[in-house]
Amino acid sequence: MKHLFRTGMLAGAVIAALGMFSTAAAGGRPDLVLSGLKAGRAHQADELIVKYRDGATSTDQAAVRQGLGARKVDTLRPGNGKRGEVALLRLPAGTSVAAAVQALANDASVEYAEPNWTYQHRATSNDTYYTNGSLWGMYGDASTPSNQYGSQAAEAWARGHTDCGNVIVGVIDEGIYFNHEDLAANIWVNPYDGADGIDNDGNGYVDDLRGWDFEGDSNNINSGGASDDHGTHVAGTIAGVGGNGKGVAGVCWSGVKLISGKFLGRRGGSTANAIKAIDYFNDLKARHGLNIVATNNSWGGGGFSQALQDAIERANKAGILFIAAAGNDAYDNDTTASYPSNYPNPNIIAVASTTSTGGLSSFSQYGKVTVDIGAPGSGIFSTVPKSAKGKLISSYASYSGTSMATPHVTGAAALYKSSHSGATAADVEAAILGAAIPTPSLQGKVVTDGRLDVSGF
Ligand SMILES: [Ca+2]
Ligand SMILES: [Ca+2]
Ligand SMILES: [Ca+2]
Repeated sequence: MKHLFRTGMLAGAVIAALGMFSTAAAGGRPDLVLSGLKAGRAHQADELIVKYRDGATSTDQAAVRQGLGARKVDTLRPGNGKRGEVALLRLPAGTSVAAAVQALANDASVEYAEPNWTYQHRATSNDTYYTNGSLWGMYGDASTPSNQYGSQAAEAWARGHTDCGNVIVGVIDEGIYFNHEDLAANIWVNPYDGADGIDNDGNGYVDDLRGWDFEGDSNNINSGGASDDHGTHVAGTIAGVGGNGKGVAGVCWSGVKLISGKFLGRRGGSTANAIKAIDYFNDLKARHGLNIVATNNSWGGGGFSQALQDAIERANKAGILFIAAAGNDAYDNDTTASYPSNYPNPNIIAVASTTSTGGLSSFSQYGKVTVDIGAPGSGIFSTVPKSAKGKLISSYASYSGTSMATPHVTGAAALYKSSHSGATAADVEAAILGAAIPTPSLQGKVVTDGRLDVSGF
């Protein structure tokens, strides 16, 4: 269309071209993208995510690349002849991402173009000496020991509900030390793709035995060794093995299976790999009928991404909750958007962090409209790998962050789903938010004005 416009055409055709042109300009939110770049949000300096408009031909795509002098480095979501492809492009030296976004804002072949944002995990401390030795986040007011500000999981356990029978949870984070003594029994092992060097289930990932490392493009979900501590810590709060006389207990003691979508590495994670991880779970659920209820997303940063929002929407359509940390910079997410927790998708539950004395954690972000609920996040004890004499061993540590609050809610989703097998994602979310206990420190700070209570699950 651009080519015809440049070389001249009949008046009627010009009008038709302009009509399409204005439609084409409506995709994405270049204003939000550019404001994020202007604010200095971290991103890959030479990469651009492009969603081609539905119907864009390979010639159109090549013209877009040529116009920028860019080359394609990855396909994030293939086109299918009708639906436009989402691609990762590498820009030539000297071309800024902002300039490229601007250049494509009115390109008829492009629905949107945006940066490949960089994310960091949301723990405020990995100080292993800062431990309080208590699992207060799991306590209830009627448990021993008790803490009325815990998630009340111990009360559900006391009623005999410790097993989350066959519910599956995706952990989009660092990897998981899957041999940990208090996790190994609750890590998924892929029955559809054994270790034979062949992608037996045809999902594009060879021998994805326990998930996939999207950062390292490998089936080893513990490729970070002891530096997969954050992902391992999150995993233990959802599904630490309970009742085995050691370590911790997750909200779900047994039955539950965790699948790793590792995308955070030493340099953080990227939008491109977050999208791949989300779609990996969407596909697993569709391909094999897995009972995936939620993904845990204890990470954030960067600016607005239509591509990421679209991937979360595909999870919504797949019936997978996207449970997300509100962030650790103590601001109001209603006035300063925090991603991904601020996206408007109905399957997102945004989680703030609370303390063992019922306060909003000093670091926790909040938002009367954009953050849903509080959950224990200060001084949370869970599983971590530890390096000892060149080997990894099982260990435990106390971390704080909305990263630690989020897996309490994800565990709650699994616990609820396991006793309400017919519940839709919306039902699970409504149960979690509906059970929130009104809490003075959260009044006007989160949608529910309250904190997590799974005693009735
Ligand atoms: Ca295989
Ligand atoms: Ca596979
Ligand atoms: Ca244990």
